[in-house]
Amino acid sequence: VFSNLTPQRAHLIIEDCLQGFRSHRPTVGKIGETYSSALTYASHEAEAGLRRALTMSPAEVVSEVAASGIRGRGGAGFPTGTKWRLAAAAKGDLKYIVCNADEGEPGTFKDRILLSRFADVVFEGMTIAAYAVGAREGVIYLRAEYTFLKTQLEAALAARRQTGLLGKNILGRDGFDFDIRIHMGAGAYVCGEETALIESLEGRRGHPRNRPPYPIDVGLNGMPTVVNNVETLSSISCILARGAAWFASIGTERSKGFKLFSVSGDCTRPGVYELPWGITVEELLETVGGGNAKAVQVGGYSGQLIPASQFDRRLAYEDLGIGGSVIVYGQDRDMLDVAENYFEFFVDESCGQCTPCRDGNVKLLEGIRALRQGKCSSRYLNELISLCETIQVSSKCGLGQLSPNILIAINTHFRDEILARPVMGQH
Ligand code: L3W
Ligand code: SF4
Repeated sequence: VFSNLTPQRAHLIIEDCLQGFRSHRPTVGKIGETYSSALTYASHEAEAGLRRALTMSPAEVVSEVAASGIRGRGGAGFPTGTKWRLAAAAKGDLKYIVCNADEGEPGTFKDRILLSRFADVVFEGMTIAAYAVGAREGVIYLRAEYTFLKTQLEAALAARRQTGLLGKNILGRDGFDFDIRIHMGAGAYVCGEETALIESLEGRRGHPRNRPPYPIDVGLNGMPTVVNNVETLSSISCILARGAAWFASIGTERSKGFKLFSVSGDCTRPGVYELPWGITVEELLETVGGGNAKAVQVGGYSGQLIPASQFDRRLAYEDLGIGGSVIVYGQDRDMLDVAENYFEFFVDESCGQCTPCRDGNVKLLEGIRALRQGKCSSRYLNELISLCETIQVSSKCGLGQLSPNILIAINTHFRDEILARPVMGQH
């Protein structure tokens, strides 16, 4: 990582980065051509986290992760320390660590950067997780669209086996055996949902299961399984290397550490940004050159639409803790056009298991198309919103529970824009 930098320069950049964290300046580092080495992942000393973990007992590693306050970076924000503690206590002959690299949420591309440039940090995090919970096998579930990464990831895994970082008696620790394999996804968005992912790993269609039981009790092949996002596992390496207190000193009271944000849409500097939790939407927009935005979608298509009047809201679990994808919508965006695009995606990606999601999203898409043509009344719009609420409460997994969010938000914040269509009737 530092091959192009003198040690002094690298140190300076890292200091800059830490200063940024301390003062909450929202300009820590962009993964792009210029600032990539300011990232925490880049400044992470190879295997320092794993080496430190092996000086501790597994229970101490779990406590360290819990003390850092890190919460899952896949979108839901479940405390990682709690997940590991439950998995460590679960009974099973074999336990698994699954890295969820099925990064399919539209507008999200942070894990792709981690896997392509910092893969060893991800593998190190998986190995620490295995040590902490007592797992012997690891799987990276890699989305089909990232097939181009497979060869280099296989090579990195082979190098780790050669150097004693995977395989038997890792780093000389008697009895600590762990290896990682790559499993390719087949292009289904819903397989990012952990139980659909496990179904797919077991060779079946990626249909979400009912929970409980959660994967920490009954996961892959019926065994206790930790499913963590790529970014979560990468951050674990840094936490073990630098200590829980360091991580917990960044961010806010309930949102610890730094976060990768994938930023796209109507802004002049799209990219992946590493920022401390707690910055406002406005600060983020300043950083990415999205100053004149009309609205911002936070958390991918399943997330929340934030209108300009709420740009003072914070990206943190206290407020908007819904993932790391930010799509900027400029003044000229037609919000019904945006909604049509979202629902085309959800209709394509619904697994079809439950009727409200399978058929309801089709009805919403038809309704949005009719609204776009100015063919519908405000009463019809109200009926669509009522259908949204039905889909939300009666769908089995996050896809159906969250897909209506965008239409509800557009109705709340941009209803005038919808009803201003030229030939709209008002009955
Ligand atoms: C043990 C309990 N474990 C919850 C675990 C659960 C899971 C995690 C979060 O995701 C978001 C949404 C989607 N005992 C537990 C427990 N857990 N209670 O905590 O669970 P949950 O139910 O809060 O959320 P969720 O339905 O898993 C909803 C997004 O996640 N999503 C994820 C996609 C992720 C990727 C990726 O990482 N590449 O694609 C899918 O729906 O958008 O924001 O581990 O087991 N009592
Ligand atoms: Fe499948 Fe949709 Fe039901 Fe989820 S909500 S299980 S994606 S049909």
